[in-house]
Amino acid sequence: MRVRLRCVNCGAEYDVSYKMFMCPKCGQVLEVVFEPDELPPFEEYRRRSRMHGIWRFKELLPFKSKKPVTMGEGNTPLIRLEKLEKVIGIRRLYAKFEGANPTGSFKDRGMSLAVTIAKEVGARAVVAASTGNTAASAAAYSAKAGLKTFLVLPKGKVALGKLAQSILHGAVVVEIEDNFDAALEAVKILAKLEQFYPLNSFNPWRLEGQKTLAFEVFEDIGVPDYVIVPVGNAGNISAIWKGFKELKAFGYSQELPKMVGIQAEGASPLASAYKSGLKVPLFTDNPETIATAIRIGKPVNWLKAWKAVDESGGTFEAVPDSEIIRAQRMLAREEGIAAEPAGATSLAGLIKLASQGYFNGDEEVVIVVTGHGLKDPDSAKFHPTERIRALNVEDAVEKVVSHLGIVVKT
Ligand code: AN7
Repeated sequence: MRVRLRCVNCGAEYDVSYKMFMCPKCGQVLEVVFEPDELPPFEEYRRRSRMHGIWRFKELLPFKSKKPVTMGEGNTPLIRLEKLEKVIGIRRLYAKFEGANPTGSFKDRGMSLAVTIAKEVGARAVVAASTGNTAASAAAYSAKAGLKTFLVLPKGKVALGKLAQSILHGAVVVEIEDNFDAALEAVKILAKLEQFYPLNSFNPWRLEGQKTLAFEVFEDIGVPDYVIVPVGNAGNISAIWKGFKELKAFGYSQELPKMVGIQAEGASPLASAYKSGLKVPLFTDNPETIATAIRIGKPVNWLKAWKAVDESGGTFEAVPDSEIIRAQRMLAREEGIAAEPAGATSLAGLIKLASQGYFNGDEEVVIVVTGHGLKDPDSAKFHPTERIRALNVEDAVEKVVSHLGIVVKT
């Protein structure tokens, strides 16, 4: 297998290095390009045990390992949203529920690969900046690999479940009095030291793990017309696009989906610029949204994401927090899917685009639900609830029965 690194901006190519992240010539992010050895028929991947996680697709991964750090990540359910597709007016609508990963988000796919590399190159410690999910996933996979973990988190802006996971798995938590973008700057500096291995998505190897989402969607339903993805640092949408492109390049599929990236209005450097017809993002110093996972003002992978949307013929859209919360409620109460706010932005974006006449109604659409609702228990407060106080057994029974409006004879 021939593997190279290529700059997404200037196209310069480099020999493989597991510690080179930005193009030495122009400073932009790199991607992994490779020519695989002989590939099995796609059916072969399906036959392999789900215990192998993303490594079920090992011929499509550019890193070989005899002992990968895996917890069976990926293999998440693709769920048909039968109620919502009718309301929205889409022929077939599915949610790829990434909350079903071992730590509750899509990050596990990338972390399995990146932590395997960290271990095999002999790093002493791993380091990651995070709005929360990268932290939780890095902490878990690094614990399994026996690596010390440093997490740089924006103080007071990480959802409770994610912070709890980071602590539970024993990471050192560095709370910075600044936002995620500043935390990422700190990690870029630490990554230059040989002892540290960075687990953020400017590390192109991590994104190689995340592209497996495309393989699984293809396995379940073939290539859909649209894939709609929440966008923060813009790595995931790029990775998923790369996965679909490789399926086609390697002869497994004939088509490509259109990629749609959704941001929260208060943190929408890509969507705002794209909709204004600009060619570069409108970075912001003060991103703000209820969807803390995507509270990011300077997405490091913006160019990769921009290309994914442009090449595929998709679009970017931004949605206000009120619509994110409404989408979270719809997923939970109509379809039984618990998404954290950021994970529901894909549905909010779909609804907004549909209301603008973006779809003709005959499409097959996959929304990626990137993180589990348990990650952000505080977000439950945005939803109406009926709670009844009961003093004892009889009182509980009576109140439930009368609430349903029935009369029970005793
Ligand atoms: C639930 O954990 O950036 O566009 O530090 O947790 O690939 O950044 C999280 C991102 C979407 C955005 N949905 O993905 C972090 C972090 C959820 C997320 C995104 C994140 P990218």
